[in-house]
Amino acid sequence: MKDFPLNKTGVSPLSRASKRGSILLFALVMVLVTAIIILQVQLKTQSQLQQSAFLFSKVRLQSSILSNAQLLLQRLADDDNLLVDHPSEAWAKPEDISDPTGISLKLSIHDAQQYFDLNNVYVSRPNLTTRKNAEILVDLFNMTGDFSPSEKIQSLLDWIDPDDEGFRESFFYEKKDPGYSCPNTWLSSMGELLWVNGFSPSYFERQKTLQAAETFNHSFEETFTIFPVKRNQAIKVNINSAPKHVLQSILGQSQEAFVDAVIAWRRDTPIQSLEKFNFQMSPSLLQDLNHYVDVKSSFFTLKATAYEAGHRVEVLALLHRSSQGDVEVIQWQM
Ligand SMILES: [Ca+2]
Ligand SMILES: [Ca+2]
Repeated sequence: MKDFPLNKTGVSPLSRASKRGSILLFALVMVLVTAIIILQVQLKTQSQLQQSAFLFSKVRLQSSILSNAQLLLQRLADDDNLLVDHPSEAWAKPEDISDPTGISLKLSIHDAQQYFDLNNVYVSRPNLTTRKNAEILVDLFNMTGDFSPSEKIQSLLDWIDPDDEGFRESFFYEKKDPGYSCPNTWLSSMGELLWVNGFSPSYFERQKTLQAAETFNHSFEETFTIFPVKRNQAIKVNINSAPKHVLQSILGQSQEAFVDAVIAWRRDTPIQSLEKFNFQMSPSLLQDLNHYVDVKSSFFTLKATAYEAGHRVEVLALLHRSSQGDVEVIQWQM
């Protein structure tokens, strides 16, 4: 277990074997919501009543999101081709809903594997590849306007790898005030990065005001993601949804023409298989492609916003879909 105060989000240990489980998950959340409502009506003072009204509205909005999100989750589970995923598929259609109680909702599901998972920093590479992990990571950080990311990348590796051998292991963080240990396991969320050497609130603020050339002006959130799961091999980027700068960083800047061709191919029709490229690439470049790129996804993001009489609530959830099509929420951000 990690012994430092982590992010605001939690990884749900819930797992289940069938699609009915998602309904069970929502029922559980509804019980919690009801408990919170009962707590609210027990508050007594005037300021508490005002706060109570705000919290009551927040709970109502969250509750409406949870019940309406089932439609989109079911759509993701009902995808009739689990071997290929593309933003034109039915699950990616956003929904604007007005519920009977006057709450307005915007809900959408996005392919989370369009971005590069930072936990892939600690995954061994096959021998044939032309590009080392660190080279790919450096290119990706460069795309966000960070031109000196090497120490951050090494710090991420020490943060995740199981040993204590490195310059940014527990002995380094224990000297801080307050000190904390290096978790030596997979990153659980973007929030956790703030505990890793080299990252800080100002680092991410810098991203927002960056005036670098357009090529290197991509936001951190539109380049990287974090899937809080263990893996033996890289969790791949989906060639049908990844932005150009992500694909180009994986394959190398020399592959811009190829990446441009990919973007054109996939515009209207999904790329069905990477075999399409077998005769267009060197064997080593093909290894790079197959190690980090796929045509389907298992991780998705649910984004939801609910509005009511001046109150607004946003919910983000990380979803996992199994190879059989079972969908579960593995992380809430409320
Ligand atoms: Ca699909
Ligand atoms: Ca370590």
